[in-house]
Amino acid sequence: MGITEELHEQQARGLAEIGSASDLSALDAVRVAYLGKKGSLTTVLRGLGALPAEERPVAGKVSNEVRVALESAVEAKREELSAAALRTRIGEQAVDVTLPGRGRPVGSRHLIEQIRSEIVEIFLGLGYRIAEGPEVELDYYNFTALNQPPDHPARSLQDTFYVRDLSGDTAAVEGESDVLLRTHTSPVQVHVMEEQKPPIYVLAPGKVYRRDAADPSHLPQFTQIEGLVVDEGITFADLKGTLDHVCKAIFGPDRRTRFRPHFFPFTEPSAEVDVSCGICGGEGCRFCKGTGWLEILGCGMVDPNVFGYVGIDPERYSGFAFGMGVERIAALKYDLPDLRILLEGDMRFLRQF
Ligand code: 2NL
Repeated sequence: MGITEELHEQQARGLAEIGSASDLSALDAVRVAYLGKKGSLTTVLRGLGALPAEERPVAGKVSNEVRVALESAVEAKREELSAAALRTRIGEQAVDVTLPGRGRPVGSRHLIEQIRSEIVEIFLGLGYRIAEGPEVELDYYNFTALNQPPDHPARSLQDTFYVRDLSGDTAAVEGESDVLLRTHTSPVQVHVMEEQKPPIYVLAPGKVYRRDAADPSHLPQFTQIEGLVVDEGITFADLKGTLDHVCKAIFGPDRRTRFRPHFFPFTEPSAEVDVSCGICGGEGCRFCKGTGWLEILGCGMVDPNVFGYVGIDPERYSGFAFGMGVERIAALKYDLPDLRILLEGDMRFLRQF
């Protein structure tokens, strides 16, 4: 076989192998086999010098044509294969925009916050203002100005967290500090009475602290809402009418209220308010322990001694005050067996509200 035939045969085989290369690395193997340093075409080209002089021009021309033909076939095939590889990759990574999106969990306000703001809205509707104050208070505002003399049992260590001054040598002996965590929001109202003249219609919601161990019905920190009215001619009838309206607004218009005599150091007379049981309608059942009633707040007519501390004339003005625990109301409203679940952050519980 002459050199020209041999070259044409290599071209035909090469083109066939290039055509059937299934991927880029197979194609490169074909290119190396023909056109590489030790490739079969390269070997033929190296042998051209040994040919008789009259055959060299034709053989040179043909071998050049074969090289160009193989090179351009490799190039064309490379483009074809890489375009196919790109199409495959695009196909694999394609985003199906018709798929439904991933759901994002939407947060909600904590149950305590929901009930707190529900009650705040009821009082805003009655024309009350919201007052706030510090959670760290002076003994005077938390106790003394509220007619709780220094030997009153509520002032004992068991009930109150005292705050010790760690800044230097004035550190108070425990129990002798006059700085404490407020045990109710009453001090907020004492500040209001010091700062503004009657008429006063204020609501004081906020966190309060008591040195109690947590159990199903007690929390060492809870949310209290207190209210205070001071005006001319305020009577116990105003207290009853207001709190009856508020209980119906919180629990529903079919609920009744009753006022039982009680004692608080800062009000005289004082009462506890019960709302009729929502389960049995007042007949008596397990939920209300057979009584037909659920205790929800404490209240009374402001003791004249309290007015004395803040410089309000008890001959001209009278007033009523009340206090309720938001966590207790949440427990009554949703039949919670244990107040502590409100502070645990367990989403299986919190998600229900
Ligand atoms: C309860 C009872 C009560 C008050 C709070 C009060 C405030 C001032 C003057 C007089 Cl400035 N009284 N507050 C009165 C009666 C009851 O709270 O059971 N709280 C959880």
